[in-house]
Amino acid sequence: MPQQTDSRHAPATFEPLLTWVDEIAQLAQPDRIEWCTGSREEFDRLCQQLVDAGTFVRLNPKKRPNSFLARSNPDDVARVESRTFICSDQESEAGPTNNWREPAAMKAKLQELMAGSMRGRTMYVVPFSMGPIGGPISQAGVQITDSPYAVVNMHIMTRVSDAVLDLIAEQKTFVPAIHTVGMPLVDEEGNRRADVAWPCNETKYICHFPKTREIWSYGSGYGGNALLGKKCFALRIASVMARDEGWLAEHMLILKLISPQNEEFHVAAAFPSACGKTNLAMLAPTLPGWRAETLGDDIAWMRPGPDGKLRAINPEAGFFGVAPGTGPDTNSVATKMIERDTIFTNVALTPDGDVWWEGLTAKPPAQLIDWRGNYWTPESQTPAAHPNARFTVAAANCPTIASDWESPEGVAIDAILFGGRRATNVPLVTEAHDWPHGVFMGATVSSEQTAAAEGTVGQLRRDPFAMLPFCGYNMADYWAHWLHMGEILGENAPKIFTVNWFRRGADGRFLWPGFAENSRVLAWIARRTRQQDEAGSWISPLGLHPDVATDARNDAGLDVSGLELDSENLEELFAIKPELWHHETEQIATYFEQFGDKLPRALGEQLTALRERISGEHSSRFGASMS
Ligand code: GTP
Ligand code: SPV
Ligand code: MN
Repeated sequence: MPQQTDSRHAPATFEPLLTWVDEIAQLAQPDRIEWCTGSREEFDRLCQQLVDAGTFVRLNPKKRPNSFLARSNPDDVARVESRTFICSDQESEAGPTNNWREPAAMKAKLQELMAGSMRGRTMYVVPFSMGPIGGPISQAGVQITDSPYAVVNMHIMTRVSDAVLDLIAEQKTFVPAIHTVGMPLVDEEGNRRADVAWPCNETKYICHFPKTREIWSYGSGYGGNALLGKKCFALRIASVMARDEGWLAEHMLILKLISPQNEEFHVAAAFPSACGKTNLAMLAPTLPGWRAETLGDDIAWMRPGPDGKLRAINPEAGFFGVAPGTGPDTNSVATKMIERDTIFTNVALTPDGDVWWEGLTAKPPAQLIDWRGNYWTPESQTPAAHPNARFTVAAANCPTIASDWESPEGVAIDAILFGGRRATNVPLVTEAHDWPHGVFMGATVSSEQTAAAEGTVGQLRRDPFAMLPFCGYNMADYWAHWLHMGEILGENAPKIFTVNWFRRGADGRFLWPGFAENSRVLAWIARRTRQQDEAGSWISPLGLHPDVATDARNDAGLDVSGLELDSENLEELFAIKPELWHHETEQIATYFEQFGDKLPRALGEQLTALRERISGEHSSRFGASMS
């Protein structure tokens, strides 16, 4: 049975937690309070409740056992960056790339909005841990929410447990995270209205208070707006904690790569939203003898370990992955992973109670119910699944999950990758000369926008470290923190690379086959992390690139044997056009200007050095060296 308690009968003992729950309950005025325990019984009961309420469709148990489909309100389908705020005391602490609000004024506004916002609903109190409960890199949080959809997703994405309450009592600290969909069922006069399948509010606020490490989210039920352990806590708040405490909270996948000689390499990679982290995290290498295992697909918390190496954990417990484009040919591991025990949001429903989305099969089913709940056929002019449709599934369900993925101490990172979606200019892979050069590469990543947030899909924007929407403080200070971490790590610092799977030819098609074939690039990177000399590589103004080996004999370079890429294609993949790069450096200079004197001097120096290397190339033609 649910624990129908008020906070006086709460299972928690930490007074500030009880006071906070009381305060929010008095403000939001829910009908009842339920303290969540994270049990299987709780999960099943809430899923059934969501089915009864019409939020969930239970999928055909023969086709997708223990799985559900939710369709959101069509206006609540992605993160809302324009409604995401960093409420630091000073605007300069949030910096030019964040939306800032004065904390007291924002708090007052939120209190006004949240007054009575849970009337007629249950207020769930969800204790959760980011990272293994009690681990040295882990952190505890409590989410208050009036969305049972958020609760069951939190069950999968984080470690929800009443054991966290004991930990909070012991550690005397937690991150308070308040969430409401902002749609009370009872008005001020006491009139009750019927609920809808996806309650939300037109008005949305996703607010972060770095000083008090609080999160307040109003009006949305979707993804990172509502599952507050993810972007709000594990990135925006945690990036501030990390700065203060000497670690890193990053928008990165974590992958274990195992060579034919059984050497293990760990790679952390930052790509912007919907730019291939889940795909790379679940890589099925095509290179003979190489294997890959998954540790995380979205967030990495990293700190120098007792051995001086940078140790990473995945603070999450599940994957909230993009469904469209996920299929047997692009991500066979994920396709297998979501065969059962999965919550799907905004995908299409088949007549036999299964799900479908663009990219799952080459040929769409003859008829579907689309993500809006409308009848759909292949002749329809709109996609069957929303481009940001997602699956929620436990990491334990991943066929390639690494046996040590829950190791509280984390794994030692050998290489850090930065990447984005760049149709032009950016080569397939580049190694940085050293840590400050790598930080410069991360700081200047740009990428074509995707459907993961509101905005114009395809529009190029700077997305430094893939953290543009997720950094809880001034981006220039964040770069300074990265430079500082490099000094602390010294000789133990991982090597840094940029990759770009998305370069296109003049005819518009991708020049690189991508997906599983990215293992070829990773194999070169892995070898580079143990290599002292530069055999198998060539240097451009941008950094170090692999020689391209069209036969497998040259095993120091990039093995492209069997790919059937002609030499023109390969050359284009690595082409660096001095005039275009001259233009890029101009844009970087303009971009850096907005940070004023907060811009770390080392990054200005990197830009100057890059400009000099580029202009040195103006006279000589540059191309990939083929072997
Ligand atoms: P978030 O969960 O939003 O942080 O995204 P993500 O970085 O995990 O993105 P994901 O792996 O889900 O990739 C999203 C899209 O990128 C899908 O449409 C994929 O098909 C596409 N994609 C991934 N890897 C590659 C690749 O190597 N080449 C090409 N061309 N597309 C890719
Ligand atoms: C992203 O947008 O980077 C995501 C999805 O991983 S969400 O959790 O909605 O932020
Ligand atoms: Mn993400």
